[in-house]
Amino acid sequence: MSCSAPAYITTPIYYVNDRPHIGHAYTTTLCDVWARAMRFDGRDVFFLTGTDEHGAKVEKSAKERGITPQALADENSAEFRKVLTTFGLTNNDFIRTTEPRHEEQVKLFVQRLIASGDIYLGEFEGWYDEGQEEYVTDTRAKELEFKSPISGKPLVRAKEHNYYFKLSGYQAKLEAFFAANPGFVRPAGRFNEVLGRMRDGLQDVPVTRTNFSWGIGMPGASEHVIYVWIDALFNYATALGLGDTRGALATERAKYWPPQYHVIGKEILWFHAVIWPALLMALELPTPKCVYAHSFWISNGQKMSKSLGNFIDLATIESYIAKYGLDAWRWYMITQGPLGATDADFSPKHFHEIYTANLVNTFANCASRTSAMIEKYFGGVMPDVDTAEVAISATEGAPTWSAFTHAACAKTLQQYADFELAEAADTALSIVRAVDASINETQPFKLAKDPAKMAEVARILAACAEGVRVAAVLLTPIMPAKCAEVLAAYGSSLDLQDARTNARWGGLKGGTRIAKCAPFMRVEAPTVVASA
Ligand code: ME8
Repeated sequence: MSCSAPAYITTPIYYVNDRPHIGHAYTTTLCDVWARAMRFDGRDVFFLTGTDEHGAKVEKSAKERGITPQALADENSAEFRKVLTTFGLTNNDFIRTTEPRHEEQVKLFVQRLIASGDIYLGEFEGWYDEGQEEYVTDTRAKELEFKSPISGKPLVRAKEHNYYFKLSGYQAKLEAFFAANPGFVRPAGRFNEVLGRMRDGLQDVPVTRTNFSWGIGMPGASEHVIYVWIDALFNYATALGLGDTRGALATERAKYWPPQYHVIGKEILWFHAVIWPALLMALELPTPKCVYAHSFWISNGQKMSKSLGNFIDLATIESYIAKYGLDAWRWYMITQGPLGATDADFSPKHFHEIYTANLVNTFANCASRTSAMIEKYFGGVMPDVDTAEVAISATEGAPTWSAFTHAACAKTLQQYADFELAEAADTALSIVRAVDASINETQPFKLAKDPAKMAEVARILAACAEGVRVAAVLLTPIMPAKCAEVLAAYGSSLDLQDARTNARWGGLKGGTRIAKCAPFMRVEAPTVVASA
């Protein structure tokens, strides 16, 4: 059953000292598909993304280029924003951590935490990962052999007079929360990693820095700036205006809290799964329902890294979109991406194979051969036959088309809702496969040679056309433009807030004009470049 309950989904906010690449495009596309699917199922969705603009790294990069950190942030934040337009992503807001609305609310949140005694001034010495701007515990430092797990550079011994968040005070509360919410971190393997690390015991975390100035000033202690991670995490709440309880935003948008999904990459799980819920507990705000930490895209079998220079950057992505189309890109991201606990390899050959197998040979071929036969045998007009009770195949016990597609629709929407996006794609595509199987089994092109069998041909093709239409309805969140193209050719339109009615069997009425369509065309295979 659909419901109109508000739903909130977020991407990480991306660092402006980097240019957009496949990783950013991937996470944002995942959220976009979920947001579209849930809106299509009648939910009131708020989808947030944005940029993370403070911190020592931004200060340093700006200095190297001889510009101000704000100028660097403006330039790169605009790049990230451009991506959203190029990719047709449907975020409801774009938050920047240098915006006054964010800065003001972060200060208010921090003041509340000082007042509650959760933030205090203290001294700290420990192992520090400079690249990640993160302290690691002594136990963890030993495990890591005193090297950063990300950059491989040695950890350094650092000492600071800082403000701290009393994370240690939340060990028991977090443990109870995790035990009561086994779905809080997904996939499950990632949750186990968090629980394992929790056993080391939680240390208090610094919330301010004094060794650089590009950040939000600590209220009442201007020599301190708020640590970039604390600043960044708050974006999820400041975008809804939750920090300023008197603000207009807070009243309008507060209904979206708590988030249904914080979608992130696996490398930033600790902040989201442990520090963030503890901060929210301290503020007495409800905790997010799920932190979904996907794995990484790697490139031709190798980790993508700045030093190797093998990131799939925006220009490369655009070349794929130019060749295969945006919806094919989205299909590949959703069905082949690293949503589970293992990394996914991006390769031009694999992209091409998936495009050809799923989109050209399955989806497009089915839409095209069905429309071509309706054109040939019925002058491009949908035959007027009720096919609801027709079985999808002659196999004993095969369901009727209406029962089969009804179940597929419910399952697809549930899978979208549960963030099982590749599974949702597969369930929707199973309708196309059933149409294909039915054509192969009944061979309407042979039956049509006998005028006495035209009623049967009409029944077969009417069911096929309706099957194509229902599949296109359910695939809309993943491939909005191509599905709209198929639906238009099949004389149908969509109510984008009512997937279930749209997907109901029998929507395509007899007499509707059906035009020939071929949503995905065969393209030339990429030339394989032998690696040196
Ligand atoms: O970490 N494969 O920002 P960031 C898949 N500002 N996804 C990838 C990826 C890859 N190879 N590389 C990056 C930050 N990502 C902080 C976040 S949130 C309060 C602050 C995606 O610009 C993935 O979602 O480094 C990852 O978590 C994010 O980009 C990191 O983006």
